Amino acid sequence: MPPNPSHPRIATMKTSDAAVAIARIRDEVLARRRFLITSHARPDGDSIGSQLAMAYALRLLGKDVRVVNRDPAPPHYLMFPGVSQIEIADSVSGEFDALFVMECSDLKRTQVAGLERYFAVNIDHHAGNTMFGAINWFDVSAAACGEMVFDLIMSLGVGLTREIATHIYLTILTDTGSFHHSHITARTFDICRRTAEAGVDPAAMARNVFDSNSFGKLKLIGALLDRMELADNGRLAVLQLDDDMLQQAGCTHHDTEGLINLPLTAREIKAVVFFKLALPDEIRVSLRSKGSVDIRQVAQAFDGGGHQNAAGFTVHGPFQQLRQTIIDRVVAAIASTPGN
Ligand SMILES: [Mn+2]
Repeated sequence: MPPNPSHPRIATMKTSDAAVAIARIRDEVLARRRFLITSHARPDGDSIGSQLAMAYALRLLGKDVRVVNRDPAPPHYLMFPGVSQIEIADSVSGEFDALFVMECSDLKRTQVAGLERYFAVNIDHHAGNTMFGAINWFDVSAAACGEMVFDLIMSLGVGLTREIATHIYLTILTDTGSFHHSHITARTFDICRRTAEAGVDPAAMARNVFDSNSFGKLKLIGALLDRMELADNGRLAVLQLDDDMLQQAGCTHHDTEGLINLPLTAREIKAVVFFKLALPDEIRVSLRSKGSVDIRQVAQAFDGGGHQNAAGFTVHGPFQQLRQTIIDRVVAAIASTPGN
């Protein structure tokens, strides 16, 4: 269930927790000079936007900033400011006074080695954060990590430049799936209003992010939906992708972003399982659901993580056997949801 903003106890707790965390982070930022910013491997719009909004804000304060990620940004993000300057590396060893880790429930999700030695500020909105930082700010009610970064940047007294506004809007646009998912609140729109005032053009942003498909991706969508299977009387859609399908469509793994959401546009479908067969015995599994169907618990059972409506994990072993076990668990999650 989305948080109820009218519930006074929850509202008060969240406000004071956030205010305390923001004040502590602001003090540390002002006292330190050299910053490293990172996020999870295979970055998405929220991780890219949160990192770059923070990077631009810190640079306005005269700080030295490097942004390092394990994997390059998907190509359709390259048009946004600063994305092409993100350094790609699997380890870091420089001198830094502080490390910002965006959107990671665990330091391992960065897949960047050498981060343990730094003073880490952990900013995240995923349930199950392991509180690995020297400062941990964790708010599951945020629609995107970028909502939290927005509040932090405002507390630093930095103006909302066009670059910062663009990246904050990017985090919200992508993490809410174009304003589709839960956790969207009045505050989400308030932040978006501020970014529009700062020069963001929402229609242009949507075109750049969502209307950037190649013909190959359209072919891939066709092949994927053609092979879609239904389970649980049509309440669960099962998608499956292998390297042959990618090659035949002339696509790379970047082109698979967002495809999992397509079956959810059918009214009857409550959840989607997407199997990506990467290596002979490695299967990447992404899960999506609607409303109160909680698929995060399924991902957690396989050592993964995410949110109630979007989660994922990786498994190793014989595919057919694992496939049925995973499907059974998602069907059970649908069945245990009140109203289903
Ligand atoms: Mn996010």
